[in-house]
Amino acid sequence: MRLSRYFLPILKEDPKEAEIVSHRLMLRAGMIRQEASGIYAWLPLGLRVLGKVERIVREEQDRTGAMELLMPTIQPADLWIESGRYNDYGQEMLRIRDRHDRAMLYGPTNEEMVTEMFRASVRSYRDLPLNLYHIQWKFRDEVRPRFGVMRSREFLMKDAYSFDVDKEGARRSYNKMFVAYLRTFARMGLTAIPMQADSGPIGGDMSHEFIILATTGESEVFCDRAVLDMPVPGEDVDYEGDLQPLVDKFTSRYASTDEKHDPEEFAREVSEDRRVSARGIEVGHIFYFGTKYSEPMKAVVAGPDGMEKPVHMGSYGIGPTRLVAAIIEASHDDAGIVWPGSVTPFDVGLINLKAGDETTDEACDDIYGKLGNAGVDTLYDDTGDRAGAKFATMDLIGLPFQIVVGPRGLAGGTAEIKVRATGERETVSLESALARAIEVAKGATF
Ligand code: 5CA
Repeated sequence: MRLSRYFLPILKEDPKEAEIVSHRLMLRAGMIRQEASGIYAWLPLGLRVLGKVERIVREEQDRTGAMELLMPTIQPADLWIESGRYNDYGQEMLRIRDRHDRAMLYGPTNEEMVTEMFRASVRSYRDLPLNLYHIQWKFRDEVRPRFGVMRSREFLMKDAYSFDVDKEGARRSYNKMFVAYLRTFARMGLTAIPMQADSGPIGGDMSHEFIILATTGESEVFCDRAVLDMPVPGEDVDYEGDLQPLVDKFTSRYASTDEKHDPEEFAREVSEDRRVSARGIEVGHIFYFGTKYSEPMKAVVAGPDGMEKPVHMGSYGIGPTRLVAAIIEASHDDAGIVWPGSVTPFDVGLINLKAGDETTDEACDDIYGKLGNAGVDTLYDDTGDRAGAKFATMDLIGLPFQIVVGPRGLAGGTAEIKVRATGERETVSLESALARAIEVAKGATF
């Protein structure tokens, strides 16, 4: 992509409304634009990152055997009246009337709808276990939308729903999601801490939040450092095998948010050198709630004995839009964003220091073409801006690897390369600049 043709509305000044670094950097880097309170448009650069986050989420869900579908954003109120949640949900729910005066709503979550789909077509325990998920926009009329896409009113959610014949089966489904979540966040360069949680308006008696540490996080977190150092399961994880020991390992150490935190227990169970008290951001939340929806909504399956019983369910949420902000909170410096390779909007930034100069243009076009042929996503700064401004923009938008080409270096057949994360720069031949860029880009794809 040529920067001269790209829609990248960079802000020179810090926007006043942004209280936290990810919000400030997302606005400054031209990733998002606020269209109403808590409602954002995703601009081309931001959308690229969001797409990569979604892809990782999708791949890890699919790996467990969960199946993607797409439910609508607008739901009939009837379903929620059936489950008994229509009144409970209160003012967070955006209620709408259509032209026939039918009560509708913009979905804040989809337990009811997926239960309705299930009961319409599944009859037997033989069709279980089943896990259906979608990645869809949600609306929650939050009292205090803030921090940009971190706590917005309209946001993207991956929500998965599991169906099992009994609690034991449901636990196996829960464990699969638990492990998939660890892998999902690790692939984005994040260390997520699973914490036992209250299940709130979703209901149920088994629930974990996945929290990543960040100084600007909304919740207070206390945990054993060992939880942070635990190795995340690799690609070879066997989702058909028994995942309980793995889940137990992750949940055996002390980890708590402020509501549940017991300082005495913390002091007793965790030696002083291992105590972490920090702030965190919830990026995922999983629930087992048994028959809370299947019972009132009569979603039943016949067991091996022919007896019909309400199906046991769980739901599993991840916020891709929030994750983009969370990744920035975890990975930035004074100059801007530092993207992990797995979610970077472009792999490489190519800077032409003298656009309009025939030799420099030619050399850059050549590198740009070759990177493209090698499948490396490149943002090519071919604009006439000052060198300083170009460097600042590249650092701000955080591409992992930069190639800087100018007439002086070219005279000796060289370019400068820069690794964004370390700031390390090196003057190398054009061939090795290209080779290094390709190597870095390939290394980033899992
Ligand atoms: N039905 C369940 C699980 S599918 C559910 O709704 N869970 S939730 O309320 O915990 O939300 C799931 C995830 O969505 C959260 O972990 C968070 O990552 C994201 N999320 C929730 N509210 C917001 C919000 N206002 N802005 C951005 N992301 C949000």
